[in-house]
Amino acid sequence: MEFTLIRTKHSRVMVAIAALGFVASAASVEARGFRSNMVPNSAAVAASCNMCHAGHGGGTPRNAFGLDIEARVTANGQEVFWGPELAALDSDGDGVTNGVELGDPDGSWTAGSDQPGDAALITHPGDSSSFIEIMTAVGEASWASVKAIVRGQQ
Ligand SMILES: [Ca+2]
Repeated sequence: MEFTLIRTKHSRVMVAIAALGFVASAASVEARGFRSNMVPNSAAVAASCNMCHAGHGGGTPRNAFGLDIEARVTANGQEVFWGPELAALDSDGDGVTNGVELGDPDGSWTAGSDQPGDAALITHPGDSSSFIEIMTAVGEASWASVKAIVRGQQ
């Protein structure tokens, strides 16, 4: 009789622990998912958690951009982290600042306001393979024309 009582209590405790674990896990994912709304043009970059996590959702290792955000917030904190400092960083090391990649070069965007920049030019600040190629090279024929003009040959 007493053994049954203990077993029943034990089962209830286990169910309660499992339920708490599930709630804590869901709360944790939910709590951090709101951060995507605190970054400009997040919807144009990646699905929800993949802006900061390595492509497989919350709970997976953070990408370089996610690590830079993690350094600016508490575990489940509501701190505003987007601003000039984070915008000026190049988290993924692709040569383009986070601000340029997210359409807000100076980091002046605030959560809830209209999305800045051109959505077609938004790239992922945590993925160095995500960037817009900007043509900077001048073809040989063009250089020849420029040189000829400078030299007064045309
Ligand atoms: Ca970058």
